Amino acid sequence: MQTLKYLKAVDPEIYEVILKEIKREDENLELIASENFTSLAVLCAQGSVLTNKYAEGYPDARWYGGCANADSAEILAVERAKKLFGAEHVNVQAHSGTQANMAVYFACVKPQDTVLAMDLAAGGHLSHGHPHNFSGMFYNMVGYGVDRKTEELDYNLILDLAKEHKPKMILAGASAYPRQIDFKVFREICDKTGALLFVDMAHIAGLVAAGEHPSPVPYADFVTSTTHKTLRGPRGGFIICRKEYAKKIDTRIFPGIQGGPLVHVIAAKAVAFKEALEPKFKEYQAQIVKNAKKLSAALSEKGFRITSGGTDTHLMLVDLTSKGATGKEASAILEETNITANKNLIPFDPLGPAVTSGIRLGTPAVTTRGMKEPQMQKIADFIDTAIIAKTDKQKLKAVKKEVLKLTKEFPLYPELLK
Ligand code: DSN
Repeated sequence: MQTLKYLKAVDPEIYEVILKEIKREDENLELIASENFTSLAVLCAQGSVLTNKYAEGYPDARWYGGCANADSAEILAVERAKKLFGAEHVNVQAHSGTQANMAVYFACVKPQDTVLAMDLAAGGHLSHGHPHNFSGMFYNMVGYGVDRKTEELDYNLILDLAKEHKPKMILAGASAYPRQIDFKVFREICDKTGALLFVDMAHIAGLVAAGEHPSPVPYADFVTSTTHKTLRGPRGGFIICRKEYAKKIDTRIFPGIQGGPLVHVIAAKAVAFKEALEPKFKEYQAQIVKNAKKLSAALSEKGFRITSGGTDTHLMLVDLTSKGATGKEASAILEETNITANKNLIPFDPLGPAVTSGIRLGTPAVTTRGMKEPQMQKIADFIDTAIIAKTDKQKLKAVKKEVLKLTKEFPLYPELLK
């Protein structure tokens, strides 16, 4: 892109880093379920002069002058997000998903209050109660998991836990759960036990926007999300809530936990929301799910065990036990073949989080490149061959050659290198 030449002149070292990253993204099969590739339009907005502006406050109520354009960007982002998710109120200033979550906790629960959330070991997120995260430090977090046999959420168990612990708030949503989440049932559990319902839909926001996953918005008091996963926007967060909580949420973000909003990122979020409102986005999300189902079935045929027997979403958890590999080994082996994935605990994993029995695979990024079911079959072949080859460098080199052939057929960001 034109602007890269200015960077090259001023800072050749960082220019080199970015060039190498463009190449890495282009030449690797990105299967990390939480990653994606934004459009050039999103990149342009995020790399724009809006980064120069301080705009503490909210549209038409700023603490600085000169905010007319910042106001326009934020109003566009908010209105588009409201339309996309059928929301009463949206805050687009959260710098990240965790900040969005922090604002909800700070708005609704007091230190030491009980919050029921999905266990990290079962697929929850750090901000859902990790002992070294603010959530685990400030609140009495009680965890729920999945059923040992089905490896799916056990809603009766969640109800029992809610009755026993009487949480002020119940958090639904996960970072590593391959099945649809029944938000209506969560609402019923909350109504029966007097808890607020907070849904973190970061992973599935794109699927929700496109109707590929039931929406939490009609059921939840608060919904948070990131913008960069299935939603394919810039790295950032946002919060949806009912009108009655609007002021509380807005003041918890600013001045509660943040200062000046990142206006350039808000503009990029607006672009991503606009793209998500296009019919093409629906096709894209549908293809993500088709690709995930195909990849999961193809791996299953090769003898990998997919937890819960498959996926309804963009991701799957692959149990590597039958192949005699750990998640740590597998992600290192795959990296040698230019396939990027992350090690991940599987439900009731006998190995710890540093080693794990599984890997988490997601299809949002490869689907953005235009890959479909035939390519998922190839990716399953590559993964199987690589995991069996283990430390056989020659075999891994052969897989890498095939991966490079495939990535070349689906080029990424060719415009950036012009
Ligand atoms: N770290 C993200 C993930 O990989 O799921 C969640 O924020």
